[in-house]
Amino acid sequence: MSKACLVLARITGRLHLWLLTTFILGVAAGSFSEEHKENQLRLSYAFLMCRNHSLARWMFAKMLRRELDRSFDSNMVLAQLAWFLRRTRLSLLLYGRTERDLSETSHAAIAASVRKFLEGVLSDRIYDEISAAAAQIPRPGKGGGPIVVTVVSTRFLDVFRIWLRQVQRNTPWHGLVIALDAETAAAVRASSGCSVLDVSAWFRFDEHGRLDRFNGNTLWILRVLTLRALVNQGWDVISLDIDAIVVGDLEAMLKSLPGSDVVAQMDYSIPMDVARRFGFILCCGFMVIRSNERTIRFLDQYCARTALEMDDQLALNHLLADAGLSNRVQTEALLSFQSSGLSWLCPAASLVSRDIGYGSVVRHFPLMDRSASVVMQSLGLPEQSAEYTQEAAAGSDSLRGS
Ligand SMILES: [Mn+2]
Repeated sequence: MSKACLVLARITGRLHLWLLTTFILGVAAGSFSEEHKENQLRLSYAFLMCRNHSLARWMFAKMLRRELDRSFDSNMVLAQLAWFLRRTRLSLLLYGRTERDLSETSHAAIAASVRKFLEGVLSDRIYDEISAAAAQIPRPGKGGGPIVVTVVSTRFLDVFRIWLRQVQRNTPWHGLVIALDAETAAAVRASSGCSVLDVSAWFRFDEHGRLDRFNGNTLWILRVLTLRALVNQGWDVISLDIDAIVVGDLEAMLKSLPGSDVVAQMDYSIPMDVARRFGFILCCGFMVIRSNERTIRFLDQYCARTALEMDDQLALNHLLADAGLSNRVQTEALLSFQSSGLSWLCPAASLVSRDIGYGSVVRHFPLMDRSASVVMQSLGLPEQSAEYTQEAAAGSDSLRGS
């Protein structure tokens, strides 16, 4: 791929010229760039954004003819583009073909896990299994608190101990851990008191315990399906990334803010086109969803859109962008608005920060390779061993793929 193409695509992408960006990266550039993952991501995003244009199918056909079977990456990108076009059968065929051609390799296992997962999404089987598992979670008494959900893999078990202790420092809220591997499921079940959703069947890790990026999409879809199941069953849900640590009294903050259907973190990141339009985006690392008819309806839509876009944050912000914002009010403490039939509220960054250095209630930061002790130090938490709370481990349930 020529350098001129890459530079040009960066400019057309910045200008939100999605068709042109797709044309440059997918058709004119000669081949998918193997060495620049960034360009593959730019191509898939541009294609997602112009998927409804009549030329999108033509460009896809061109790419398919040229790129099929060139490499694992090119097949996985093609399968994803087919999925964006809602050509789900073709998409599944492409994952299946990749799986067969690379049989017995780790790449084949990734293609297989994505294919089986998407089949389960299409048939609603995965949602039904998550719903059944969610129904086993012990209910708090009347007026009991919300459920707090996070996603954990073995790499992050140490940080999880800090995360959990901080969540429960002021409140006895029940936790639900979406466990990405069997070791995590066992460890959390054995000693944390949290319920566990074992989704290890859908994930493959490399030797450093990292998820392949194509497998990463599975995670975002699974999380939204879980939020939907819980809200449907009447739970108010607090969804926190493992790198979003509670440092203050979250319950007091939520009580002090005006009522809303959703509370979410404000950020300025992907999808950048929405960030430029609104001046912010909603970040999925910290979200509170109150269960009611409106949020139940919205989550149906949100799940469908996340399954299509394969990303929860892109889908959420695109839904808001489609619906537009009204009654926008900004004060020192918050931003609030209406969109998609819901009331939304974002606490100011002084309360919920996207940085490890400040944020009086929640700090959500890029974890990168920070160790648990560095996290504690950076957050100014006392140096004591972060023990699990020893409640009875109840309500654990597993979700296994085939
Ligand atoms: Mn995060």
